[in-house]
Amino acid sequence: MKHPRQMLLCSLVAALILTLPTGCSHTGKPSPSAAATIPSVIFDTDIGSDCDDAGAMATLHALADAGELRILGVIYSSGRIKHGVGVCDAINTYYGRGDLPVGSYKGNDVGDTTDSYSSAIATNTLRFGHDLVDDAPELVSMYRKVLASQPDHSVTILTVGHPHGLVHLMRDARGMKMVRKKVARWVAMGMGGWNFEQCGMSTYCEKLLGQWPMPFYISPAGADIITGHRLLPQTPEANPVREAYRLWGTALAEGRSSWDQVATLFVARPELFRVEDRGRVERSAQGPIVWNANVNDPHHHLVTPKLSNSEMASIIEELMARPPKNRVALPARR
Ligand SMILES: [Ca+2]
Repeated sequence: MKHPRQMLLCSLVAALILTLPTGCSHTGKPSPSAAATIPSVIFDTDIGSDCDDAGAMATLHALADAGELRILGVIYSSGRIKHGVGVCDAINTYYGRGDLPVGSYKGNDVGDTTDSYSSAIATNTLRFGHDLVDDAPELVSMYRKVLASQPDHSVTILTVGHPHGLVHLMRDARGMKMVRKKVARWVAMGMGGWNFEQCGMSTYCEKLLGQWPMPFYISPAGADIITGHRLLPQTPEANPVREAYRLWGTALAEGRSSWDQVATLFVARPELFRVEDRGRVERSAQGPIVWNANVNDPHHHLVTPKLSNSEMASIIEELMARPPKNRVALPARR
């Protein structure tokens, strides 16, 4: 028999999972009535800096193909490498969703200055069949437009890069109104320094953590979940996700950490994760963000996988390499 405290915790976690906007059964498959209740997701990424963002986009599209979530749009958050927009559109196009809205950050104060694969993929429209290369509508206006079209309290914002776009959205009066009215939750890959503190983020972090008004789930796992080297190399060379891994160091041969895919998987399959609901995300004295279990913010939740690293890697690798359901055939190359 479980200790009463354990039972209470289990009940709380179960209640929390039941209230999440997902229609998946415990098997991870959508239930027959899931169509109206699956998560609707805006994906916000710093793609180009690391390849796990590309892996997360593949995971996102595969989950959408399986009816486990719905993609509303993609936001490219780095203002320092303009070609990230083109990578987002190339991946959307590969999965038959080339018409998905894409927005981009127009400032140059946040983002990695290293471009590992963006320019090579974004500028090769002949090979990947996309049409956006280095420009897309401004981030705040795109967030507002996509949110406005959705039912109240229905949208999951998933950030797998620097989430400064949410601060700009909150600074905008109409943007903040949309956040309060349309957003169900914010799921973020993060902890430590990179996404929340580095590459220009430090001036945004305090306001973001202090003023974000809706439920907030943070997912730090993924460093030891290695993917991209088992099944992804067998996908077509015209797969821009495969190309991102090929160009990012040794990722296609040896794999790469899966931080962004883990956060993405949580959105559709929360039953695979533990949800800690007592605690708060805060800045440590040294700067990086930490989970403080001694102080409670009812909006803040920590999510960690229930499964082993190898089990998580198998699930993610299979999703990343799954053939697109609605891929549009490209004209033969001369
Ligand atoms: Ca990222």
